[in-house]
Amino acid sequence: MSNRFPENFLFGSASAAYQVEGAYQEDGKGLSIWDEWVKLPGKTFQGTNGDVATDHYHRVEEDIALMKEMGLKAYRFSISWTRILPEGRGRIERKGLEFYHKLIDGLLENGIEPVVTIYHWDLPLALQKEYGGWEDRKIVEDFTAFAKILFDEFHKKVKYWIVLNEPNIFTQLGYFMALHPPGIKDMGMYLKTYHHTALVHAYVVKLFKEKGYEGKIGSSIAYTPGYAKTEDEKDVEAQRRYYETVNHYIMDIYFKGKYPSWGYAYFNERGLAPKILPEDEKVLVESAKMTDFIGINYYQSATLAYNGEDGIGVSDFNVSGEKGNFRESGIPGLYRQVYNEKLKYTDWDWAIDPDGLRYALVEISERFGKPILISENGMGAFDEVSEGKVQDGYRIDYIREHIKACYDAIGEGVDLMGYCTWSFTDLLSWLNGYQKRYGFVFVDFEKEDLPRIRKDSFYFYQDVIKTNGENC
Ligand code: BGP
Repeated sequence: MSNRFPENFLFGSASAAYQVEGAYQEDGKGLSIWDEWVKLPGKTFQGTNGDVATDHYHRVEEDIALMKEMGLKAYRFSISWTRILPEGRGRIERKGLEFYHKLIDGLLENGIEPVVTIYHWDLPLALQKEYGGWEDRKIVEDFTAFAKILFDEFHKKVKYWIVLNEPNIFTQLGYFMALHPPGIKDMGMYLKTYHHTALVHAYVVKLFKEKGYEGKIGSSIAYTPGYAKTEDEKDVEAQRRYYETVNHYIMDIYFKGKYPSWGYAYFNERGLAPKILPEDEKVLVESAKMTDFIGINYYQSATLAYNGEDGIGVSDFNVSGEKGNFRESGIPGLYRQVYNEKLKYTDWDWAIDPDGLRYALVEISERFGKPILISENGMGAFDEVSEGKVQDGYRIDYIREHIKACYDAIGEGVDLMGYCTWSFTDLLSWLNGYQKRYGFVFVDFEKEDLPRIRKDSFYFYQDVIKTNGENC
């Protein structure tokens, strides 16, 4: 591959506070909704939780040393809201801020660009209990106050900010599929909470720009491009409906400031659409313009087929890693997601589709005309240590093909800022426990001192970065 990646391209890797930090009650940290959820019977795979996780909180120097050895250009991580504001608002815990100063300083000293996610799902439990968290517009004020504390504290050191991680996923899983806290199944509530996330994004971006902090700001959406299963008109229509009620619906409100008309009307006719106040429209449109980049988390594509009014609804997904448990899932009257025989699948039945990444990048770039940051991409697998090595050739193949897709997309005119894999070390998977691994660094969760072992993919990515994408 000749070199098409710009000199300042951010070859990075990502994590999230709850999935790595551990130390869930240390140094004054308050509880989040996840601290509570994981203790309820049957909510996570074999009851796994993030009480200790990879113990990153205590091993931050060691983890940064590994990042430096790899040559990472960027490290994306999230800030735990309740380390800073244990009750969600009000009293600030300095020790929480100090931890993130230590992390950020360590990264900068080693030439690694910090990319900060303000919110990666660990809402303060106090706010959930007080007013239902995302269910109430009050979240806008509390979130904006939290974001302002972070901007004031870190703006001289941090140039890249991601307001929200996958708002489409945490609202869908929390309010429509009842798989994440608070465990509700109500489509109207899902769409309402999603609207509140868009408002949060908008007000935080506005604040950032109006106060004149330097740096770039965006949010990261989980984006799953969709194909029609066949050329049959009904399948093509299912694909169109998927775009109107899923992809354009989740993206447009963030990056255009408006919902797509067919999609919004569809929900509205059924009494499910969120209420849009006149002041919402203004701030959403304004801040969509001010948003510097679009963060994309890409794992797989979807293949769509006709689903009648009496068709299938949503199904739970594979959390065990027993391959071959793909189940069709859909919304009656809109679409159904089907198995794609042309693609390979992971052990958790996620379609492996690097071409889908290229399509996604091109379609997003054409629709919104903004720079894109791939804030997550990676392969969950069962890894094994044998004679001190982890031979994860399957992950190398996955990442290589997806980097090539980035290369091709840049060739097609996409303004791509960077590519962050999920994840740097192995970490907790929200619903799949510790056995679903994504890292370049294996963490032996069986041993008390949680040893770190470099996988083969570590050396592969090291070489990719060293040659700025040429050796891929
Ligand atoms: C994204 C989340 C990450 C991470 C990743 C892998 O949706 O932003 O936090 O968990 O998916 O997903 P999983 O752990 O379910 O395999």
